[in-house]
Parts: sequence; structure tokens; C-alpha cells
Amino acid sequence: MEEKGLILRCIGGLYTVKMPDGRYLECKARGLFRKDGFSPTAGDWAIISREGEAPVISRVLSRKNTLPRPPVANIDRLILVFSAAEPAFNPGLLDKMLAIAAHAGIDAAIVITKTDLENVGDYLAIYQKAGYPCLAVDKDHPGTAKAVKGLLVEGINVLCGNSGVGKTTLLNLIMGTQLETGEISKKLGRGRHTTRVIELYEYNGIYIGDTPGFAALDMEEIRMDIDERELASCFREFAQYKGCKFSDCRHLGEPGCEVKKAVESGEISASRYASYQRLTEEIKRLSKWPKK
Ligand SMILES: Nc1nc2c(ncn2[C@@H]2O[C@H](COP(=O)(O)OP(=O)(O)OP(=O)(O)O)[C@@H](O)[C@H]2O)c(=O)[nH]1
Ligand SMILES: [Mg+2]
Ligand SMILES: [Zn+2]
Repeated sequence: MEEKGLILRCIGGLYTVKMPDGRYLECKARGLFRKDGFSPTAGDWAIISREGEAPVISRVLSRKNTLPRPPVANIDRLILVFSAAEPAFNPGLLDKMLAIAAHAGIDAAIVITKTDLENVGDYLAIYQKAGYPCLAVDKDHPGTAKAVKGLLVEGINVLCGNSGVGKTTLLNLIMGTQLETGEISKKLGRGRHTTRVIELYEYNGIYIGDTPGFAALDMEEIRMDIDERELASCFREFAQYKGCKFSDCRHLGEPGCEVKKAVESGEISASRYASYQRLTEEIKRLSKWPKK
């Protein structure tokens, strides 16, 4: 007999799968996945069959999208969590993650945490103007975290960001849970990788995923599988400027560029445009080398 379930997490090769009747099964994946180099992951819809008594994942249904890092499938909303301080706000990394999400067809929203430590009003305005839902939260004002509930959508929501930005703290505030959180290393000014596995939690009929935070350096190294010519389409606020002189304008200094004009007039934020230039350079640099 075959049944379909949703993979909530994987620890040491053992998957926890939620079945339609509410049961949770602990399953291994069938050996042939390893041969194919394919790994089932949280967010996957898995076909479970019985081998003897033990339930096994025999197949995974095709994914509507997938985020390479952290590896989660079928995301309905990616919530990028960035702190105002400790670790310091990093708009370049945020813009990179937004571009990766856009390219993967994943809808994104932004939460800026720790606004008790630093004022990020300018950045809130920049991302809201760019067309992203963007909220500021401070863990000691629970109302701000409750507002994040308004960002959640049906299906699978996933929190993602650097270690120590406060993803698990936010999840606890939303769900009233007491999942483990960790202090920031004072010496290094970054998180301690408290959350170790990706896990989807059930909350009021939807799912919210907590993920292990990136180390700041890892994020810099995340490879964007985006073609240079596709990058502009991953900056959503560029899309409304259609009147560039050249129909294939890349907005990098060509004459008669409407996007550049919008940057000069302040319609498009200078920091977003600087990220676009920097990511273009990054893609060019990496494409000189064969893929790992
Ligand atoms: N001042 C302040 N501290 C916060 C806020 N939110 C979280 N923190 C603190 O930041 C630290 C890290 O929080 P976590 O929730 O463990 O961070 P995380 O993003 O889950 O980190 P990883 O699991 O390592 O990826 C904890 O000491 C929290 O108390 C906030 O709004 N303001
Ligand atoms: Mg955590
Ligand atoms: Zn242009």
C-alpha cells in the first residue's frame, strides 16, 4: 500500500513524515535515492510504502520550488530574518537572498529583528518601497512579533537567516513554544548555531520552518545559479521601468537607461542598485570557473 505524507524533518537519515490522518511516521529513504544523488528534504511530499513492517520513502513528488540553502522544498513563503545589530544588518546579503528566492520562484518577506538595539527605519522604507512585505520586531515588545503572524500564508512558511539573528526567538513568540535559543558570542559578535536541523512546525493549520542559521561567511559563498542576463528580473522594483533605449538593456550604464534614471532620482534605492552591480560582478567572476 502506498500513502502520501509531508516530510517535516530529517535527523541522521531518519525522516519524520506527517500523514493525512494525523499520524507521524519515522521513515528511512529507499537506497536508490543515494545512487541518484537526490535527497528527500523537509517540505517534500513523499510516497511512503511498506517494506516488511517498516515504512519507507519510495518516491518524492515533483517540487514546485526548492531553496538550495537551507535545503527546503515547496516553500509558499520565505521569511528572511535579518537583525538590526548583533550580528550587524547586512543589506548585501539580504539582496542576494531576495534574488535567489525570486529566481527560484519563491515568494519572500522580510523581518528585521533586534530593533531595540539599532534603528533601521531607512531600510524598512527601502524594502517596503521595493515591494516586499517588511516588518521590524523587538522581542521585548510581543506585539511586534505578533504582527509577523500577518506575514504567514497557507502552506509552508520558512524562516531563514544568519545564526543568532533571532529566528527561533521569533518562532517562540509566534507559537508560544520554548524551543532552544542561544546567546550571541560577545567575542565574535555572531550566533552559535543553536538550531541544528531544519524542522517544519505545525501552527494553526499551516507550517512554519525553523532552519539552522548560516555562518556569515557561508552566506557570502552561496552560489547563485542565476545567469547574468536574468539577474535584473530578480530585482522586482526594476520591472516597472520598461522604457530603456535598448530592449536588452542590463541597466549597467547603457545610454537611455530608465532604471539608472530611477536610481538617480531616488525612485530606486541606491543600496539596492549597488547590490545589483555587485551581484552582477559576482556572477561574472564565478562563471569563469567550472561548477564544483
Ligand atoms: N536585543 C534583542 N535580542 C534578541 C532579539 N531577538 C532575539 N534576540 C537574542 O538573540 C539571540 C539569538 O537568538 P536565536 O533565536 O537563538 O537566534 P537564531 O536565529 O535562531 O540562531 P541559530 O539557531 O543559531 O540560527 C538570543 O540571545 C536572543 O535572546 C531582539 O529582538 N532583541
Ligand atoms: Mg535557532
Ligand atoms: Zn536599463
